[in-house]
Amino acid sequence: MKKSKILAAVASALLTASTVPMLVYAESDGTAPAAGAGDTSSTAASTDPTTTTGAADTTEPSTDHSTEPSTEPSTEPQPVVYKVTFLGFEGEEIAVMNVEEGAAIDYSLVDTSVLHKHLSVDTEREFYQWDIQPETATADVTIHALSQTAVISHTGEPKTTVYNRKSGSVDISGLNVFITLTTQTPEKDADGNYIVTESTVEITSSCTASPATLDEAFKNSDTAAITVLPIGDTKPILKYTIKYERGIGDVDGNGLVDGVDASAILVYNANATDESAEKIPAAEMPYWDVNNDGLVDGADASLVLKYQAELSDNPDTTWATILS
Ligand SMILES: [Ca+2]
Ligand SMILES: [Ca+2]
Repeated sequence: MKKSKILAAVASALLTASTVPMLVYAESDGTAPAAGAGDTSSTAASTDPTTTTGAADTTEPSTDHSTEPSTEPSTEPQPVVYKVTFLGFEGEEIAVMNVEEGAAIDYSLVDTSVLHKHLSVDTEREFYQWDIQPETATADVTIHALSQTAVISHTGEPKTTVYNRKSGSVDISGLNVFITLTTQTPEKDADGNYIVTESTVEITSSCTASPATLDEAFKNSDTAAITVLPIGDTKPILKYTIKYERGIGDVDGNGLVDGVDASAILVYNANATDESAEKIPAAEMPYWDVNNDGLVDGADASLVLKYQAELSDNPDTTWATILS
């Protein structure tokens, strides 16, 4: 656009310049009869020797002169400028370019990010491609943006909502998350609508729980609200609540089943014969007597250590598998 304006200005300047000699010539030509032949011949000779042949002839060069310079600029190729219009998904104009004939259309100048929209919490739409993409302008042209729409959906629920521990990760297994992509193609159906292709991909492994760890989730409370989101996104897929319940083997009730609990069991067992030693309250016994045989002894301590070791290898480890 700027270029064509500049060229127009240059052409105008050339036309103005061409009229100057013509006017000068006309003036001298007009004054010729009054001022005398000498005057005329001197002016004419300096421009065109043929004008000396007679007064009638002097009009010829003057018309020649007036047409010659004025045709010069028009013989230079005037750039043909075409209008390239870019439309959004609803036919709204998002960009217009004036492109000279044969010049490359610079698609990078069109800001397609304006087309990106969250249509709902689960649905996002963005620019995918242009319906046509001519490299150069050969005529006025309208180019349509084609969309890609992503819908996130899920099946199932996280199966673990009660934890006996405050360590490890929040487990979202049981939940399956999918993303369905609907992409417009440049081809149209009988009704004039763009034909779409659809594909569904499971993205569960690209989803994360927030908070992601149990120690963070249960830091201040034994219940916690968990949000599942695609990694790097902020739009929740699902929200649910998890709960901490003190589990067997956790004799000190700190949410961990570890060597500290095993030691406490062994110390208690060592002092079991001491009549003055403090007895475990009945309500506490399930946490100490891990194998539920009525005794708090080395067998329970061993099971605590076994559970701790198994859990570090496999976060899905449960007491049921240890005790079976
Ligand atoms: Ca513990
Ligand atoms: Ca026991």
